[in-house]
Amino acid sequence: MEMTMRWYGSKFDTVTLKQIRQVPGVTGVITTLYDTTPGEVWAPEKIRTLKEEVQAAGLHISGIESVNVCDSIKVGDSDRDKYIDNYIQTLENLGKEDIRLVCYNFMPVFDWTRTELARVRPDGSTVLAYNQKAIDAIDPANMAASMEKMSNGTILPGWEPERMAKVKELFAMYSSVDGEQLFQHLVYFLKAIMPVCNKYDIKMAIHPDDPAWSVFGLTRIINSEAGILRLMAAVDDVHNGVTFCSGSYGTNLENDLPHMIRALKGRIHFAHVRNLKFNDISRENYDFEESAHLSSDGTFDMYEMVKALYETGFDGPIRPDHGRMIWDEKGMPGYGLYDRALGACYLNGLWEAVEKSHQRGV
Ligand code: DNO
Repeated sequence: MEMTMRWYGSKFDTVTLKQIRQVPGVTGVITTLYDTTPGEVWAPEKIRTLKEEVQAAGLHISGIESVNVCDSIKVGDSDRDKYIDNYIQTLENLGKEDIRLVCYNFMPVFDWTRTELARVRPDGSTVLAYNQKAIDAIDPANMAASMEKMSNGTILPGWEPERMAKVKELFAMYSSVDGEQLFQHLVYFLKAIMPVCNKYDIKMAIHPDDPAWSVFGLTRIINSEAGILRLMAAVDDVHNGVTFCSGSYGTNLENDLPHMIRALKGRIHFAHVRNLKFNDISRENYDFEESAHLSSDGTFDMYEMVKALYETGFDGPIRPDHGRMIWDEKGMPGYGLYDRALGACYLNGLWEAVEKSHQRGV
């Protein structure tokens, strides 16, 4: 595996490449052209400039998160082929720059969904949190505005204001798309892009739904072991792979995370590894918050997860995921420097322990 951190580009991120370079063990960044709109072709010069900037800081681009898939493709509109061609051109441009990992998602309208972006924990740190009662009280049309208010003036990934300005229109577009259709649209898209992925050895890594169920009545399909295995079988090519995000699949406690990792052997190309702490698991008041990465701070057994990744031969980039805001840092919720750096060190420690135990037969 390679330890990486997500970086949004110098115009958008509060964290610098220099800081990332100083986190022990981090050699690459997961980045994107944050100011492109889904559907647009990524210009070769922009990719080149980004790559050179990252290299000048002593790092390299380990993958893209995300090349977003536009809504026409997701709903299967009559103009989807045009947008698929654009996506293929973007992959071609990335492939020519030797960028071989692309994370994307297939969630309708909203990307990840939380009800608080700065819940205060007993130690004074703040974290992203989800509460079912709060979701039930929200009018989805106001969801984007409420996320923006909580964003510390940053643009949250997946909550880009231009898209969110059309929320009502987007809901209408998806109103007649059921789970099976969404799945077929995804398969259609993947089959169309596999040739270019094969040509450049680009691994596509689908990010799961977060949380791992439908929100606001919008259908969601990538949130369980059965769902993701079905997708792997439907397009049975190694370039059709997975971003294993523990904090997303893990929102549904029925998902056995180490088991899923083992079931997806060979198809996990990218890992987001973080912990969650569940406060209430009753249906009406389901409540969780994003804890520190450490097993003892949350609900997941992080050791078992890292062990499963190691034992299935995972060799892609891994990144600490959302971190807490600590030490008075101000930044994009979930994406400050300090707690993600602690997360990277912790995950590196777990990996070293698992690796050495194996090598030494203990
Ligand atoms: C949020 C992220 C998501 C993720 C996309 C992938 O912090 O985990 O926005 O990057 O769903 O396309």
